[in-house]
Amino acid sequence: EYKFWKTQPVARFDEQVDDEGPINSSQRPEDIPDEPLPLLSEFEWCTVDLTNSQQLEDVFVLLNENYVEDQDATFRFNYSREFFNWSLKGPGWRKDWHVGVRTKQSGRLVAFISAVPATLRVRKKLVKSVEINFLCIHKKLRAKRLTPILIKEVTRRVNKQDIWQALYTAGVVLPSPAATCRYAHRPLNWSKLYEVGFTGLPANATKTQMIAKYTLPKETDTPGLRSLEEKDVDEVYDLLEKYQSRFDLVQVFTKEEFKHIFLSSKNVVYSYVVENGGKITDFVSFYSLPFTVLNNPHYKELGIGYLFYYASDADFQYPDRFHPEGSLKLRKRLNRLIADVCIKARDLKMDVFNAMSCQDNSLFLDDLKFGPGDGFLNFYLFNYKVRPIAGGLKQDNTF
Ligand code: YNC
Repeated sequence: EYKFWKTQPVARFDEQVDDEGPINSSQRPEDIPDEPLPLLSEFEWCTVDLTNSQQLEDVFVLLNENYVEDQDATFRFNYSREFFNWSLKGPGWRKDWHVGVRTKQSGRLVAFISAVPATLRVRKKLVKSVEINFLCIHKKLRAKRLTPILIKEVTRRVNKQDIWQALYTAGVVLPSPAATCRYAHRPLNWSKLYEVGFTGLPANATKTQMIAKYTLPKETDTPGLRSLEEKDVDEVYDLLEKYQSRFDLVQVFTKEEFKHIFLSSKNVVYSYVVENGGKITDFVSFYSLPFTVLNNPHYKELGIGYLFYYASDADFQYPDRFHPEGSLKLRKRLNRLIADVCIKARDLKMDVFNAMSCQDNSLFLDDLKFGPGDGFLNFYLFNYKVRPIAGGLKQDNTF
């Protein structure tokens, strides 16, 4: 049971945390070995250079053929090259944190794991960290205990830069989640979701009824809703920071990071603001991450939008985030705003809109006909003990 994870600085399942903070803080970069652990003789370590189009292609192929699938192996994430550039090459990215394993004979990339810099705020404390993502091992090399070696190697490379904490998410349960969220799905194109087996027809309902249930208005409803532009950055940055201050675990961005995340990748992330009378009152974003539909004669891809960061000043006049009047105002504002981004996503030909059961999402998930999914996502901190984080989590799940 957790033979590897037992040896790592992570909280145990039954652990009662009194003081939040690092688990092990005694090491220095100079204590960390200069060389990676050895691999079996047919493999070798590599640093994947994502500025090189062939190497970007190698990661693309490995993940598109071997990354996360749903339980029945009907769908698999279909990351694009642009998505990797966006999520792995933000400000401060380091080439040596894109860790690969290749076969010596053919040079084929057979495993990958990545780290990107991230500053977290855990309650009131800022924690210099990395975010770990895209852990992937070729299907033919599974269950050979390569994962612990990859994790140790990325840890070594991060520790060498004097960083000792990490955030990561996984569907699997490991010791010990800081929080767990459930996926929720809002059908945008119900017929297609039904045909590919993403959704079923409930007993006592007809297809026509289901299509009618999920049909969205032709046009968006929020006055002043428009795309985020460069000139809005200062104002929206402050709005987001203020809104996020209500949560216990968030990623804190620099302005440069904000620009990269929300403005640099037009076909991956879609960002909007609501401007009225020259003032920006709301911000909302989502990103595109389609599924490959496996073994279906009619459809190859499912368009999926993921709700990403949002912010609203609807309840800023109330100092308490749970003030009933403030909550009601926020609920109304968010209901209209999130319905509108569902419309935007539909117009971009996306088939389903996903959100997590976290942060303030409970204010609109039911009203907007999001249904609970099968999937759960666990959020973990490496080398940092926390008491459970109630509902306060960053939104994103995939990077
Ligand atoms: C997982 N997802 O429990 P024990 S998420 C972490 N994250 O260890 P083997 C995982 N650990 O139980 P396989 C894990 N899945 O003995 C399994 N494990 O202690 C643990 N799938 O290793 C597992 N990508 O190599 C066990 O397992 C040990 O061949 C077994 O490979 C697993 O990116 C995997 O879902 C997931 O490619 C690589 O199935 C493979 O089965 C695969 O024998 C499809 O491993 C793709 C997929 C995972 C996406 C993600 C976040 C990863 C976080 C890693 C942890 C980072 C820690 C912080 C490091 C930086 C620190 C600093 C500073």
